[in-house]
Amino acid sequence: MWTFVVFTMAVWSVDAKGIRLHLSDEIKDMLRKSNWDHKNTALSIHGPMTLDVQSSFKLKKGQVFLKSRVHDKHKDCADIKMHRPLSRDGVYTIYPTPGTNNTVFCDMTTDGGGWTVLQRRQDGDTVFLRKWKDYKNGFGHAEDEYWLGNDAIHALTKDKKQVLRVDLMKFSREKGHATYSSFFVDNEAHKYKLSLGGFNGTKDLGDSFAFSNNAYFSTVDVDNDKYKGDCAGHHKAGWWFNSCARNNLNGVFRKASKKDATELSWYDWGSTWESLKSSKIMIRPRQNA
Ligand SMILES: [Ca+2]
Repeated sequence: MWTFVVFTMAVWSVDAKGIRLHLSDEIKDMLRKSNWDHKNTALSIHGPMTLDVQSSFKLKKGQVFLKSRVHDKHKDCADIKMHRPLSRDGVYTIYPTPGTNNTVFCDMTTDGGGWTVLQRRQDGDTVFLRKWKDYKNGFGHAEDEYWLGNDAIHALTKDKKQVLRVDLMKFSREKGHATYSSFFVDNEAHKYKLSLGGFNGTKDLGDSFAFSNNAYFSTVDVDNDKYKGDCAGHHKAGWWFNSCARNNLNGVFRKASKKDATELSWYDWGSTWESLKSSKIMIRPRQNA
């Protein structure tokens, strides 16, 4: 991971709205043409008239995303898309409830966009075999692999008007997706109980999630499943295990499949626990709901 720090002399002015920065055209042009992602800017004022601006930019691995300047506190990615229809795929800050915020990846292109991504797997860089607290609060990186967090998922779905979409890809590059017309996750006091229904899948992709309907969330340290043993330990994942599951989207990322149900998999897509290359779980409000 490369991190570069760029120091710039900036012109600044004070008006009714506060201090404004004026980056030079040269710097702006450099940033516009580069594939740097703005990470943060720190301001410090020394003496009456000098302002040092320190900005750091981090080079993304492989893919370049736009960090959009969204100043309004939008509830979710659909809210951002509605107010800013030209928003692109990328990392945004959302405010699911007053006083909370989350960094998420917004899919602004798939089937009209406005999708808030809850989970993404694509290269195995983030370990998903984690305990309750991590699944509660979320882990990983929004620009890469992550789990948004069960508290945030509850906050985003508590209106019970969300549509769920799961995008999957095999190592053969074959793609498929499933949609559910309803998706709701209860709060921690109710063990993040899952409610979903209204399945629709692409060709050959069967419903591997219905089996988890009405299941509580379990992790390797918290067993809320209906199996005498420990589903989370068996599948090496945190998930809505019943007794146990027919998919394992938080399972181990493994390129060479051992087909042993510990891997990232969706059983009803070829009746196999063979590991998948990628998954993306995302939600948006039902239209006309
Ligand atoms: Ca059990």
